[in-house]
This record gives sequence, C-alpha cells and structure tokens, in this order.
Amino acid sequence: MTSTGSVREKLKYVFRTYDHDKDGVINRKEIDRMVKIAMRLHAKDDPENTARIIEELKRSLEQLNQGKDFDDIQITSKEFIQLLMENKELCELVSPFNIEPVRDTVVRQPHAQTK
Ligand SMILES: [Ca+2]
Repeated sequence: MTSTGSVREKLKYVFRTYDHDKDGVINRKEIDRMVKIAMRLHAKDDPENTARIIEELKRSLEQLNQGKDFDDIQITSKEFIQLLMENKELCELVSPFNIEPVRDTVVRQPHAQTK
C-alpha cells in the first residue's frame, strides 16, 4: 500500500532527474535519454515487455502532445506525474531506482510493527 501523496513526491523527484537541463519540462532529447535509461535497466530482464511499454510511453506522449510535432514535445512535471500515476508499468519502467521513502515526513505505522 502506498499513499498517493508520497507517490506524487517520488515522481516529482523522478521528473527532476530526467529534466537534465533543469528548465522545468522534459523535451524530446530528455525523453530519448529516459528511454535509453529504461532500456538499459529493464531490457535484459524482459526485452519484449520493455519494448512494448516504451511504445506505450511514446504513444501516451504523443497523445499529450496533440497537434505538435513529436520533436517539439515538452512535458511538464504535472503531465509527467499524471501519466505515470495512470500507468503503473510506465511508472516502474522509468523509475531508475527502487523508489525509496521520501524523507520529509516519517510515516509511522503503529500496528505494522511486530507479528
Ligand atoms: Ca528539460
């Protein structure tokens, strides 16, 4: 069980990681980089699935980008987070680390302690 709030925080962090030039949007080049990283991380475990999910990612991005050339694509953090929250597979694909708990608030789970 993950809380939506913290997933959003983590995805924001993921977005920042991919926004290489830190201009607040992910552009075509940065998408390519993201795809490469995802491929490197996952392709050897599951090449077919990885290729399929990447196709899906590209399709979703094109949809987001209606009317614009794919080369001019720009994704805001809001769109990025929205997209990944709607698609768990994509989310796992582009998160280059086992998303760790964000350190802002320590969430205590009183009854999840001992068994
Ligand atoms: Ca950027």
